Amino acid sequence: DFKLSNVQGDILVGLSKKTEVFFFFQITNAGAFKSQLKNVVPLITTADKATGEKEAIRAFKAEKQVRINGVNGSSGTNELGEITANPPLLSVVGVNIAFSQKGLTALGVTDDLKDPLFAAGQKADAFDLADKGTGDTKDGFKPDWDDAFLQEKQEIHGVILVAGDSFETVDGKLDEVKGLLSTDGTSSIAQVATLAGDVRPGEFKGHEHFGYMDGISQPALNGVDNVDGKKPFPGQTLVKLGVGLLGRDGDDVQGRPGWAKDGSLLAFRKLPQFVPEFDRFLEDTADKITDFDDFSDAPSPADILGARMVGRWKSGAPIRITPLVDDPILAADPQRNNKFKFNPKSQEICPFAAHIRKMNPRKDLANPETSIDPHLILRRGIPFGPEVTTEEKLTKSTKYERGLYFVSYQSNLGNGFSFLQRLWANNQDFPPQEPEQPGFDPIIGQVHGEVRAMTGANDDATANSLPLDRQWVQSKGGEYFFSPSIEALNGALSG
Ligand code: N7H
Repeated sequence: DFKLSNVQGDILVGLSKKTEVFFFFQITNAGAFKSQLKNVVPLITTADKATGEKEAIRAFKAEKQVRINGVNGSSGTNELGEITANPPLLSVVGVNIAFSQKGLTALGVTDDLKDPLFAAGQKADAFDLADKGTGDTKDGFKPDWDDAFLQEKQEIHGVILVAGDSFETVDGKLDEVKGLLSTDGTSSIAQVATLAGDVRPGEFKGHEHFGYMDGISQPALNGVDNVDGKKPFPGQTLVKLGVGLLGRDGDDVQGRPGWAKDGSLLAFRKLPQFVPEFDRFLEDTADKITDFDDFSDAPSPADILGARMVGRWKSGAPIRITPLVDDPILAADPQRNNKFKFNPKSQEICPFAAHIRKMNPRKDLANPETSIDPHLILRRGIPFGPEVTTEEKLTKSTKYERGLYFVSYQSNLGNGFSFLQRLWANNQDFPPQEPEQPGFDPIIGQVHGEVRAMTGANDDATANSLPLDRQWVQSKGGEYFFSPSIEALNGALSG
């Protein structure tokens, strides 16, 4: 009974995004909202539609290349080789919607989704996530978050995600959705915050702000990524569908309401990144900790240290496969760029604490089907903020806020995002390796802003502890949401 057309597209496929707007809203008139929601549903990009769009974009790009290269005769070029016809413009825009627990409550939905972290909201999880804030105990802890996410004045009931090829298309589509959520000029929702993310320009497309290629390793879902001629890429873990979707094989939570089936829990985090400070740390530190090999083409010590903190070079090539030099060709090859396991008991080639090893330790743990697979998440984030300016480079300090709007989907927050942050990134003893203690995930590990350290930064002296002088990623808040199936949007959630 599983249908891609019943699942929102960002969960299983990812909306095509150059630009993405997150419109966080409060429901001000629940009755009106419930009757209007049905009109929004036809605009929702479902997983089958998102797949179709991705294929259309691939075909479009191939066609454009053919015309530019003038292959296949002169269809796109005259005898001087000038381009005579441009391929038609392809406009892509997608919409998804998700609700917080407060939002479900506002709609009068009383069924319990049986995810305690979702029910309590992300602010209640901030202390356990070890975000920076005031207060030494969970009770009364106030995270150092943006006002919108503290929700002291306005509650966040839901988020509309609109993604597409330009700000104009996205903005226009958001207006269309807002228009459907209003009657006679009176809206049933109020804006709490609108956040816009952008894929980085030019050669940095697909890279996050520290410079590393992102979005390479994702779990494949059984029944989605291994059907209709598709198969997982080498090294990609095939997990049960229920790791991503509620109510499916692999979601072991009992007693969820029937309408929650084929929905997913969305963790949103605003994560500013201190890029000039990160670069300064790499430059100031790298020379001191090791005498890196000096051969022609050798990467700079700073690049090596950075790659050892992430586990991949900036191109995305994994250091497990190419430890001494970056390899952009390998990085761009999906048949090879994820095909590796770590060598247990050793961090000579890749530190135990490297971000990708912390987040997916592959064969570091016994019985990965039960010890790792349930913790894999579908990552759908997007960078935000401007490129680092010359002034920021020169002063080596951040002046303009930039970072990552982190989005992950999972069927269970206590297995997915929250688990990864609390029990793996923030846990100095993970992955469990004697006698060297891994330390913190240098990218996202945290203890309320206190100083952290990792081992393994120096491949010649892996037991040495490297103090990480500050956090370069700092949470400014977020919320947990439920992204319902189309049936639920048309049924349980509307009136
Ligand atoms: Fe990470 N980074 O630039 O260093 N991440 N991440 N992440 N992350 C990954 O493999 C980054 C964050 C995961 O299967 C890559 O696709 C940054 C959070 C997981 O091998 C890079 C931030 C959480 C993976 C980054 C950030 C995760 C992963 C390599 C914040 C969950 C896949 C590219 C600003 C709690 C691991 C790739 C695997 C990969 C970076 C946040 C999780 C380059 C800058 C909050 C599961």
